[in-house]
Amino acid sequence: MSVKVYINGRLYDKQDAKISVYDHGLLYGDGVFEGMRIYGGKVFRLQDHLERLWHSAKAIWLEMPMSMEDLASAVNQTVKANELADGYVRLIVTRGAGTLGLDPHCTSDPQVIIIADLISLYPEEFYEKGLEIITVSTIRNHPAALSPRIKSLNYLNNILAKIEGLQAGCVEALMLNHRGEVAECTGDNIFLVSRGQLLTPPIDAGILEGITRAVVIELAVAVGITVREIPLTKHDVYIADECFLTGSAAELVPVVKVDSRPIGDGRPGPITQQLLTRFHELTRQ
Ligand code: PXG
Repeated sequence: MSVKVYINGRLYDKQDAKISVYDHGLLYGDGVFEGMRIYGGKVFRLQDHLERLWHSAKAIWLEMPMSMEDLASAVNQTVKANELADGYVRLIVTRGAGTLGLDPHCTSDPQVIIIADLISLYPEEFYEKGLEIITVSTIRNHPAALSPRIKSLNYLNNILAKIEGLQAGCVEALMLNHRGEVAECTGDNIFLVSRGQLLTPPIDAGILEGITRAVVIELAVAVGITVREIPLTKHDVYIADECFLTGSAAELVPVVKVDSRPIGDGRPGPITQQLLTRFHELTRQ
């Protein structure tokens, strides 16, 4: 069965799912998106993703062409049409086709695209043995230039960091912010465990407000772990007892080496494992 892709109210076979080359999403990265997980046939935290999408759209003056309820139904319809029990949803809203010029007022018809497909996961051994990451020279977008809170179609900042990481043999890369503090990875938020407490950079460190980040904070609080959202430096990472990343695609993945330094004893730690178990219970129940 061919993958069915939703565009503006209709489902198309994958090979027929097309939009204009004049779309400002393509010409300028002018649009917003969400990446969500499907567990047991249901989109995980759909409402939270839709709210973030609405906030991203508002921040770039993009008027959403449909209501949140209708978009939720469209997402569920697309997941159902593709008969996916577990998978991934990419929800995209572009500015629409316009003239060859920046002016967003010269565009019409924002395109709402929903792709539901299988997700390519990190190999299982990454979850058992943990990842090695490095800090890259590409800093996260300065919030005064383009807020990292906007999940926009312009992902070059993250892609350039990802390339640096890959060239060093790492599948994820740690990005610092304009102040030199720890921000996040290219597609994941970062957490540390230090003296039994869970530490993670605050939103104003210039990061995406990850949905998985929020879920992990909830899970930690529920089991009595103190969570602190505080500015962190590379030094804090190097001396942490444990480190892990969170994201819709990665879920919760342990990090055991940063910039060639082992974190803790160089193996996934007990709090990371406890939270990973809780996360699996929540998503695979
Ligand atoms: N930071 C950044 C920069 C991200 O892009 C996260 C953190 C984690 O957020 P969530 O809400 O997912 O917990 C992201 C998310 C993909 C893909 O296809 C990327 C993300 C999520 C899912 C898929 O590359 N990034």
